[in-house]
Amino acid sequence: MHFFTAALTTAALLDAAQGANLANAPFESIQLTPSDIGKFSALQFGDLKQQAAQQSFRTNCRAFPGSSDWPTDAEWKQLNVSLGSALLRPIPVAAACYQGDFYNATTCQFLVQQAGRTHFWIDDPLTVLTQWPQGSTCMPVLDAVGNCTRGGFPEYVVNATTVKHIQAAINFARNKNLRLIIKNTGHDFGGRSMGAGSLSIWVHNLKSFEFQPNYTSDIYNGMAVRIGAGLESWEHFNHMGESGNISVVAPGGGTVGAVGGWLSAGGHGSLTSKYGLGADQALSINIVTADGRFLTADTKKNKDLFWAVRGGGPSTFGVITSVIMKARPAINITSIPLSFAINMPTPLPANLTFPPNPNTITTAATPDAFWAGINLAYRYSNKILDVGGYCFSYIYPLGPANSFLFTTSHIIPGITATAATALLQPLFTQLLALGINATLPPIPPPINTRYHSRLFPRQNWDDDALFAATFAGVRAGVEAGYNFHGIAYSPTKQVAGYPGNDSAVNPAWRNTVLHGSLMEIQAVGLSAQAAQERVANAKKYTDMWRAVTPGAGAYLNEGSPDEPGWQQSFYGSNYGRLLAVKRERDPWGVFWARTTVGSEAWEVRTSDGYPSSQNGRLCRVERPVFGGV
Ligand SMILES: Cc1cc2nc3c(=O)[nH]c(=O)nc-3n(C[C@H](O)[C@H](O)[C@H](O)COP(=O)(O)OP(=O)(O)OC[C@H]3O[C@@H](n4cnc5c(N)ncnc54)[C@H](O)[C@@H]3O)c2cc1C
Ligand SMILES: *[C@@H]1O[C@H](CO)[C@@H](O)[C@H](O)[C@H]1NC(C)=O
Ligand SMILES: *[C@@H]1O[C@H](CO)[C@@H](O)[C@H](O)[C@H]1NC(C)=O
Ligand SMILES: *[C@@H]1O[C@H](CO)[C@@H](O)[C@H](O)[C@H]1NC(C)=O
Ligand SMILES: *[C@@H]1O[C@H](CO)[C@@H](O)[C@H](O)[C@H]1NC(C)=O
Ligand SMILES: *[C@@H]1O[C@H](CO)[C@@H](O)[C@H](O)[C@H]1NC(C)=O
Ligand SMILES: *[C@@H]1O[C@H](CO)[C@@H](O)[C@H](O)[C@H]1NC(C)=O
Ligand SMILES: *[C@@H]1O[C@H](CO)[C@@H](O)[C@H](O)[C@H]1NC(C)=O
Ligand SMILES: *[C@@H]1O[C@H](CO)[C@@H](O)[C@H](O)[C@H]1NC(C)=O
Ligand SMILES: *[C@@H]1O[C@H](CO)[C@@H](O)[C@H](O)[C@H]1NC(C)=O
Ligand SMILES: CC(=O)N[C@H]1CO[C@H](CO)[C@@H](O)[C@@H]1O
Repeated sequence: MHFFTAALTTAALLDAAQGANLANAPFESIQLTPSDIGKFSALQFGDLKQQAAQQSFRTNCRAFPGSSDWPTDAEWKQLNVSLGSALLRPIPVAAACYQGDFYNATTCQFLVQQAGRTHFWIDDPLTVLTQWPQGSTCMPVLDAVGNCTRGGFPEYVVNATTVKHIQAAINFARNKNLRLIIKNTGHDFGGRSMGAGSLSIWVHNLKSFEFQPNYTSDIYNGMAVRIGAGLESWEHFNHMGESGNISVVAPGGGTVGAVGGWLSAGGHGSLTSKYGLGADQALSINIVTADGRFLTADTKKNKDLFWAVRGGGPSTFGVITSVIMKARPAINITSIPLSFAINMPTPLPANLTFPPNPNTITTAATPDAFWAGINLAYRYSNKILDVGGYCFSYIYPLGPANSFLFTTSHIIPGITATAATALLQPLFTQLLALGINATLPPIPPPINTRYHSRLFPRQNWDDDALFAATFAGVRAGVEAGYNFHGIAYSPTKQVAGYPGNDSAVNPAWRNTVLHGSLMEIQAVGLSAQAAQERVANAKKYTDMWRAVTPGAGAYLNEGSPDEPGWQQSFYGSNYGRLLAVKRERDPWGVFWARTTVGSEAWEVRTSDGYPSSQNGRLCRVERPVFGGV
């Protein structure tokens, strides 16, 4: 039982005062009580043992607005009362662009032209940054045609600011057979933070940060932080400075959540080759599980969960509320950019994620020199990884035939700028021999992209023929018109340390030297059939990548929800063990998101035709491949 009591808070405060521990986040002390349940029985906790004994009970579909089991208005109202008015039923903001009750040209203009330059989208309870999972409906566009429908957006949203809100939402969803989703920043590329007809737990406002310079537990002594599930990376960086300039592994994208989907699926950042993945930093995790209980998972308590949540996928085992992570002394980081092009048009096309300053781009003389330069740069990146560095790169097709641009940033922590320059000098010298002389990068716009991922292993770099075959596959994808996004890092088991080395992180990652993504940027308004054709076409190139990396994996967060054999690609040999934890901890299948553990037992039935759209009802599939949950 984890009911809120005065004794519990006092103990937590005492621990903090001794400087040996980190208290729970302030919002974690407010929990669901027997009195709340007494007033509204739909908030009853789940009974794992009883559920395990009742495996024959199977519902075919989750409730959906209009279905006979959808909660009544009175029940929604009562839920809102239990939540202290934190229940929202937001209208999609882009309704302002469509004829009807919510039409407002001024608002629409703001959404299309200004909102992307502000924090607006991140603070919206519905919006996710990748639009296609919505089912191509109610996009923020000027001169919109058709009607704005809710699409893949949830029906109701709990604006969670306490653990009690989360417990009530989970219990209500489980007891009422609702589809439940979790949304933090909405950065997920595969529609995992949205779902039609769902109740959403919005964790965005669970902001907290606490630094402990002398955290002591039986597995770790040293600097640590506890961060709340709503904290964004840029806020995290600010706190790191305020706390006396510490560094914690965090996402590179400033508005990505510093816990959420990032840590749950692994999570890389510029210190990953030095200290490991986001998941590798976790010492203790507070989480609300499918039965509605608030638990702490670490190396002593709820060990199965502690193992699974670190890398075993987002929105699968519970709602994480806060995490204690290792912190390190401040470290200087040198970033050395490089970019070169072939047949570069002026101006550069507008669809580049990180457009460099055109005046600083060197050009290669021939396509072969360009691609030889690409091979040199990527092969050289292992030297950066071996000193703890990270390389962040793109190869863009620019439109005209044989017109390409390569940009990268070599990000090297803990050595002087002089030493970093010296380390890279041989690469620049070799490039110069190819006639390529160097460049600079800055800020990403919101995009409607389908991502496809591969974690390329070190052995592909150690073998000349395999390396050549690998980059022939990369080149083919770019020549076919896709952006290539490569991030070189090396989160070995060794740098992961303990307890990072004993987690559900995709084993493929421990041997990775380059995370490659094929990025397919889609125009708003693309037809469902065209979207299907494009997904099928992209697969031709990722098939080439898979062919040269048998048994390797892919990164869920920057991969495709249509990844073939995703169980192996995203989880590797951990899949079976993760499925066992899922069945034990969530026998109801309360948590569901595409390509998460156990998700094969369910599918979204949509009539819009867009691959992996979330615009439909969630129902059981007839014959799940792995059994699922
Ligand atoms: C601009 C940009 C930059 C990026 N940079 C990086 C990077 O540097 N490194 C990197 O590794 N990845 C990066 N990513 C990918 C990023 O890791 C994923 O998009 C990730 O899913 C974001 O998690 P979120 O919690 O912020 O987003 P959301 O979309 O809100 O959530 C993502 C998933 O996590 C689940 N979830 C969210 N919060 C919780 C919670 N508290 N408990 C349980 N489940 C939860 C959601 O249900 C969903 O399934 C980037 C993405 C973008 C768009
Ligand atoms: C919940 O209650 C608050 C306060 O009465 C109200 O503003 C809000 O609209 C309610 N939410 C829903 C979904 O009705
Ligand atoms: C449209 O939105 C703007 C900005 O939010 C607001 O000032 C204006 O009153 C709205 N117009 C109408 C007709 O509702
Ligand atoms: C939009 O909604 C109206 C009113 O419900 C309906 O008559 C019309 O057919 C719809 N248009 C489209 C394109 O679906
Ligand atoms: C969510 O709750 C917080 C805290 O009460 C409040 O500041 C914020 O305005 C709410 N957001 C929405 C969209 O209602
Ligand atoms: C940190 O805590 C340990 C054990 O409680 C103690 O021995 C040590 O002196 C403390 N160090 C600092 C810097 O406070
Ligand atoms: C970072 O670099 C600056 C300038 O060279 C130097 O003064 C400072 O001591 C360095 N900090 C660390 C933590 O190495
Ligand atoms: C970017 O724009 C160019 C020129 O408009 C186009 O040819 C190219 O295919 C686009 N790239 C992607 C990945 O869509
Ligand atoms: C390379 O570019 C730099 C900066 O523009 C310039 O100073 C240098 O002379 C160039 N080197 C060669 C060999 O062209
Ligand atoms: C993890 O690291 C610890 C400490 O270095 C070591 O004792 C342990 O055997 C390692 N575990 C695994 C699974 O590699
Ligand atoms: C608390 C603290 O030491 N903050 C410092 C962190 O580093 C920045 C930049 O060097 C300083 O401006 C802060 O004073």
